[in-house]
Amino acid sequence: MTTPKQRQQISKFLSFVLRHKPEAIDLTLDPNGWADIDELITKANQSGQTGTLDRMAIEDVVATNDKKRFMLSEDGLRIRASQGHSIKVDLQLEPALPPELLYHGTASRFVESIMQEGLKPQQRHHVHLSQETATAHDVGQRYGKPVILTIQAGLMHQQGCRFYRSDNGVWLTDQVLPEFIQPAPQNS
Ligand code: HQG
Repeated sequence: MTTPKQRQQISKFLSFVLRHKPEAIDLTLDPNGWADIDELITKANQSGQTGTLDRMAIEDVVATNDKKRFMLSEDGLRIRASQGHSIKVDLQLEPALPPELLYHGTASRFVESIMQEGLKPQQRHHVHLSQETATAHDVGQRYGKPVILTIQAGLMHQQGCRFYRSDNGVWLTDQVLPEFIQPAPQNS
């Protein structure tokens, strides 16, 4: 059995190689972001960049991960990150109808710039939005004093902006213009 601490360490390692830097362990992802699990295990263990990795530990992390960050292919042979990539992969997500309001958690020091130029994907493929304010709060807290922005997703969609929902329930869009952003949740 893996301990919670080992699981967190493996989750961070998998995020690093599956979202950002597969070449760090000489791994290649297919165009849709999938890695062969046997190859991942062999190369991760050769690299010495994480504790010993095996199939059971990977399955354990996939099943218990708090945000369901990783997904196995139907045949169980491959793994990919559900969202958050900085490298170019095509997750083949279908455009989806968003709820009227979505939330984006950020740090207070970014708000002025966001209200001027809108939300940009920065290093990632998309701007990440969540359906719950609690999630947005946790996301914002990673960078400083958290601020929750309310996004008029329904209106954006009506006006032609595309939205996608990742396999783990994160809402994604290309950018959000300032006119669709309110600096605090509407109901607070
Ligand atoms: C900010 C985590 C100034 C934006 C989370 C954010 C998420 C601007 C930061 C996922 C800006 C980018 C993504 C602008 C955006 N001016 N700052 N115009 N536009 N920003 O980490 O959304 O735990 O790339 O507000 O849960 O924080 O890794 O994006 O603060 O789902 O699975 O630029 O990562 O998931 O930061 O987080 P990030 P994010 P995991």
